[in-house]
Amino acid sequence: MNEKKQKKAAGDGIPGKPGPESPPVAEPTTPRDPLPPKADQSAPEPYSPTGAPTDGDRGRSAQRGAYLTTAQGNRPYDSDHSLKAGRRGPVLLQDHHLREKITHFDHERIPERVVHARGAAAHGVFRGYGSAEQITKAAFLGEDVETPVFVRFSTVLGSRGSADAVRDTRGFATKFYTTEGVFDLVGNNIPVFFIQDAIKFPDVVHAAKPHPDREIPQAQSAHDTFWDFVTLHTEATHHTLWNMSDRGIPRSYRTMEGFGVHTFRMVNARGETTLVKFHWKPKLGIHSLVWEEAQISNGMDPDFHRRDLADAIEAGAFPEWELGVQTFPDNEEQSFEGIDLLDPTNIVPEELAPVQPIGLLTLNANPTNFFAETEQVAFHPGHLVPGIDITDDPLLAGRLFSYIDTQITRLGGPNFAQLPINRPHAPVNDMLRDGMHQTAVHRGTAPYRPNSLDGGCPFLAGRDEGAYIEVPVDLPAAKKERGAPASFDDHFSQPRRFWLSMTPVEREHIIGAYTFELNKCHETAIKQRALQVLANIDAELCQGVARGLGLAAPDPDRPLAAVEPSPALSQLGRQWPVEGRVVGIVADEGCDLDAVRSARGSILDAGMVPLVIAPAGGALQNGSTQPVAVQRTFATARSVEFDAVLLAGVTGPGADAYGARDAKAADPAAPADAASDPRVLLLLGEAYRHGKAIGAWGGAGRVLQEAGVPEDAAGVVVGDGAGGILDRVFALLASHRVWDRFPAGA
Ligand code: HDD
Repeated sequence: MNEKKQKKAAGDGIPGKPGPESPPVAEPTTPRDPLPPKADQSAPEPYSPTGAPTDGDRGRSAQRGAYLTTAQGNRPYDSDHSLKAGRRGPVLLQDHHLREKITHFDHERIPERVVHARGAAAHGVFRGYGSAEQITKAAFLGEDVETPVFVRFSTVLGSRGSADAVRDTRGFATKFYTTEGVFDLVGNNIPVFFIQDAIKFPDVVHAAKPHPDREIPQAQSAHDTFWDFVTLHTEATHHTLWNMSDRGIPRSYRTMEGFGVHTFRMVNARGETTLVKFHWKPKLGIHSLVWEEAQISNGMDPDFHRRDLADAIEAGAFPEWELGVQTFPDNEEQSFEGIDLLDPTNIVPEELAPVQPIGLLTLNANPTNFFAETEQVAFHPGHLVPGIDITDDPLLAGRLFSYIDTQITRLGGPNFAQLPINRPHAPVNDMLRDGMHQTAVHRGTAPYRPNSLDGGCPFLAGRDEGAYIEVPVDLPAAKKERGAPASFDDHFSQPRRFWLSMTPVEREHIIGAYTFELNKCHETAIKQRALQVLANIDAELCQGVARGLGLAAPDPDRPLAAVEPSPALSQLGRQWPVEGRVVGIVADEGCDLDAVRSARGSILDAGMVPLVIAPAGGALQNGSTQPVAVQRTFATARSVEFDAVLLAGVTGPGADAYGARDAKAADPAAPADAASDPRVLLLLGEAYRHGKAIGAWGGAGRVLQEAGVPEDAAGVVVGDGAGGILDRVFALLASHRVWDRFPAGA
C-alpha cells in the first residue's frame, strides 16, 4: 500500500478525529430513573472512597450517568474498535480502554463454592409469631417482628453450571438481617448429615465429587468413590437413605422441607436455656419428582428448579415456609428419649417432639443481579444473634471454622461482609481494618479499645444484651483425646426407622434409587458392601436391591433395631394446596377453543398455571372463536413441566386431533385415523407413567388410546365437556400424584 492510501485508511491517524470512513459513534442511551429501593439492600451506607457519603443510588443501580465510561469515569468515544497503527495495522498497547476492558473481563469469574456451587436465591421477609419468646430472647422471633431475609437454595455436588434435578441433598441457607445483626440458618433439605465429625468433611466431599482423573460423573453420587466412602463410614447410612428416597429429587425448591440439622441452644431473657432443632415446613407441601422425570428435566431444562423459583416469584405466587422448632430440655447428657442430640446423624421423630411453629418466611423478590447477590452471598453457621447459641456437636464446631475461611478464598479477602448482600442491617462498628477489597473509609484514629482518643468509642454491650455469650455450661472433667462417644456408634436404628416409616410406593422408589446408583458402580466388592449395609437396615430393602444388582442378598451382621415408625417422615397420605401447580392443555386448531379458554380460566381461578401446548407457537384460531395464545409447542413441551395434562375436546364428531391433520397434509392418502403426533403420545405416556392426573374431553379420549393410556385407569378422567372433568383433576392434584398407579417401575 502506498503512503497516501495508508494515511487515509488510518482515518488520518488522529485518535478522536474520525476519518470519513469511520463508523458512526453510537448514541448514548437516555438516563433512566434508578430502580426502586430494595428493602434488603437498605444496609448502612458506607462512605465513598473520597470520604463523601454516597448518593441515594447506591445498592440499587450500580451505573450512573448517560455515557459509557472507563472505570475511572472517562468517556471513550468508541468502545468497539481497538486503537491501531492504521486500520489494518497492529493494535497498540497504549490503548488503556482496551486493556482495562479485557483485564476486567479476565477476572470476572471467582472460584465457585467448593460445595453447594449451584444455587438459586430470593429475597423475602420473615415474620415472627412471638411463640418462641418463652425460650429465646432473639428479637426477630418476637410477635409480628418483620425481618428482611435472603435465602439461597443449592445442590451440593455439582459445579455452578450443572443441572438442577440431580439426586442430591439440597442446601437451604437463610440470612436474616435482624436488628441485632445477621443470623444465618445454614441448613439442608435433609435433617441428618453424612458424618459426625467435621474432620471427615474433605473426605466425604472428595469421595462424592467427580473422580479426579477424568472429572466424571458431574453432580452425581452414582459412582464408585461415593459408595466406597458411605459403605466404609456407616454413619453415612442414614443421610444416604434420605438421598435415595424421594427427598433426593425435589419437585421444586418451593416444595422442600428445610432443617438446621444440628441441635442449637436457645437462651431466654432470664438466661434459661432450651435445646432446639430448626425445621422449615413448606406451605405447598413436600413433593418430589420421580427419577425418570428428574433425568428428563436435566436434559430438557437443566435450570428446572432455578426457573421454577424465579417464575413463581415473578408471577406473584410467593413461596412460604413456616419456621418451627422441636424443643428439648438442656440436660447434662444432651439427649432426648435416648437419642443423642449432639450426633448429627440423628433425628428426633416429630411424634416424640412436635414441631412448634415460630414464624413465617415469604420469598417475594427475585435477585436483581445473580453474581452480586446469589453468588457473593456468604453464609456462616456462626453468624448468631443473642438468644441463639451453639452446642458441642463436633460437626458444627468444624463448620464454625470452615465457612469464614472459605469466603476468604472465594470472595478474595476478609472484607466480604462489606459486599452489599452480606451487609448487616444493624449498625456495624467492628474495628476490623484494611485488607483486600476494603471499601469502607473508616474514620477516627483509634481502632482499638478501650481508647481515650475517639471518645472511648465503640463501647461494649451489656452482658445481658450482647451476642456470643457462652452459656455457662459445666464441662465434664475430660482428657484430650481423638474419639467419639459410644452413642455415636449406632448407625442403623435411625435408618431403619426411616425405612419403616415409608409407604410401599416410597419404598419402591428407594429400592429403585439404590439399584440405579449401585449398578453405576464398577466394583463388585463395593456393591456387596452396600448390600451388607442395607441388610442391617431391612431385609426387604436389601433383597429388592440385590435382585436389581444380580447379587445375593446377605443376612444382617447384627440384630435389627427395634424401632417404631414415624409417619411424619412420609411425604404421602396428605392433601396439599394446589396453588402454583402447572396444568398443560394439549390443543390444536381442530379443538373447541371456547372450551380451552374456559378451562384456562378455571385453572387460573384455582391459583394454578395453565399452559397451552399446540403444534406451533403463536395463537390457535379456527375462525369461529377468538384466538388462544400458545405457551408451549409439541417440540418444547415435556411432561415433567406439568403436574396434570388435559386433552382439549375436538370440534365435530369424528374430528381428528393433535397432529392427525398434519399427517394428512403431508400425506393425503393417509387413513382418516392417522396416528396423532408422536410427541403428544410421548407426553401422555410419560404423564401416565409418572402418576400425573390426565383429563380429556369431547372425543379427545381417542388420543389416550393411541398413547396406551387406559381410559379407566386411576387418575384418568374422561368426559363430554371440560366442566365435568376439571374439578376431578383439581382434586387429584391435591395428592400431588396418582399414587395408585405406582409402583410401576418409574
Ligand atoms: Fe456446609 C456451604 C449446609 C456441613 C463447609 N453448607 C454450605 C451451604 C449449605 C451448607 C446450605 C451453601 C451456602 C450457600 O448457599 O452459600 N453444610 C451444610 C449443612 C451441614 C454442612 C446443613 C451439616 C449439617 N459444611 C459442612 C461441614 C463443613 C462445611 C462439616 C466443613 C467442615 N459448607 C462448607 C463450606 C461451604 C459450605 C466449604 C462452601 C461454600 C461456603 O461454605 O460458603 O465452607
